Amino acid sequence: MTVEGTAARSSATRRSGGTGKRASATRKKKTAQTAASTPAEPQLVQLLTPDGERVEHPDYAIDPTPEELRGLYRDMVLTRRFDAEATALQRQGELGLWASLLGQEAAQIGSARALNDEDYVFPTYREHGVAWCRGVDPTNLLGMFRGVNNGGWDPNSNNFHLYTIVIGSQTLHATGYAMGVMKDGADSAVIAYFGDGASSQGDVAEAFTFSAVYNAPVVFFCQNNQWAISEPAERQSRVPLYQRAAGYGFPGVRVDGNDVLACLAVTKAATERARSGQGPMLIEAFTYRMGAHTTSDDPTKYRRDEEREAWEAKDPILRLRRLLEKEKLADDTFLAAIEEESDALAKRVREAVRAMPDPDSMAIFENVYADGHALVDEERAQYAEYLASFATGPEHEGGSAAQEVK
Ligand SMILES: Cc1ncc(C[n+]2csc(CCOP(=O)(O)OP(=O)(O)O)c2C)c(N)n1
Ligand SMILES: [Mg+2]
Repeated sequence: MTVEGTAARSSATRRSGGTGKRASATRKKKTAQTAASTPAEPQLVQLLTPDGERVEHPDYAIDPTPEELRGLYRDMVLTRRFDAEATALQRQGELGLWASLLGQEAAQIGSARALNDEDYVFPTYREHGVAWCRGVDPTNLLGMFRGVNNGGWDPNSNNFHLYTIVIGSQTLHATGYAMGVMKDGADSAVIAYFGDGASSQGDVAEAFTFSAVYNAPVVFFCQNNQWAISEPAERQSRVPLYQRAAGYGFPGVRVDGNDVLACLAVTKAATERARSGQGPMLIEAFTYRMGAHTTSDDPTKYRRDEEREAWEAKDPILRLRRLLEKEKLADDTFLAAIEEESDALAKRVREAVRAMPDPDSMAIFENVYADGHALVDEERAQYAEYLASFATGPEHEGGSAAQEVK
């Protein structure tokens, strides 16, 4: 199965600006260069076609039970509903920001359901489906986006690290953690999620180098959703991302990121490999970010509707539903029960967000150093003085600053 027309190429065409003869000569030259150095689109692992047909792959056989298939469907539907609710809450002013995972449900649910409880996950800021599978309560994901805490869950309760916004840095955390796992003689795997844009970060290159030479049990799971905010994937690499692994000395594979079964099978193989001492592996889940980068972004400024429409036809949830219906594994009662569960989840999330108490302003100074620090103490005192100044300052002069500083 080959990858269909990528966003990269269409956007390259759009970007080649200029008028007249000179511009067109430059355009020709650029096209020739691209043709010479861009390899043919690679194969990807697929086990479920967009029409809901099961297909076999010689290296990644999988035979999920009806219960497992229904479970994957439920995970994806509930995750999408949670995500839609969070977007709505941001629009209603209840969250400062939200990073939607719309379209990436299969990549996240498939890979996360391949993990054992003992495995450890290092996510970005978009891994809401992975968090769901790890058992992190969805309401806990929203505190940071509401600005009331810096994370909202204990990473060690579910072996799911806090969301990481510094692009790519979690791949180094994962590598260090995996080296520790190895030194402990444990047989668990570590998985680091990151994006196509992150693949250009130095941290990711360092993580690849260290994990390779130390044979660390880490799986690098790159969701290539083809955009890093407004930068297309073609600005990140001249070769398909999974091929980067070869240069570091470990295997890389491209999987259909909208195929939950393929993501499950490939991640299972990669984690088993890591647990059995065979070192790191890179998985490139080829998918598409159907929504905006975050609620602060407007993708209509840099990409065309046709592109999104083409990917809607490959919707990860729809294709599993087609399989379930074809195989008569999902009747109306099952589908209605999931709808009902989705509504209940959305309601619970809404209520929980609105009930989140504002933090104490001084709490930001807590937990910076285990034993305290003179500089933090000084800053705390300065800030306390600043807050106190409003009691006798602007308020008395008829200003409203006291209300603004909360
Ligand atoms: C080190 C660093 N540089 C820049 C940013 C700003 N930034 C936030 S998200 C983003 C794009 C990331 O794209 P990608 O890795 O493809 O992940 P995606 O958001 O598409 O899931 C950038 C540049 C940042 N958070 N950290
Ligand atoms: Mg991306």
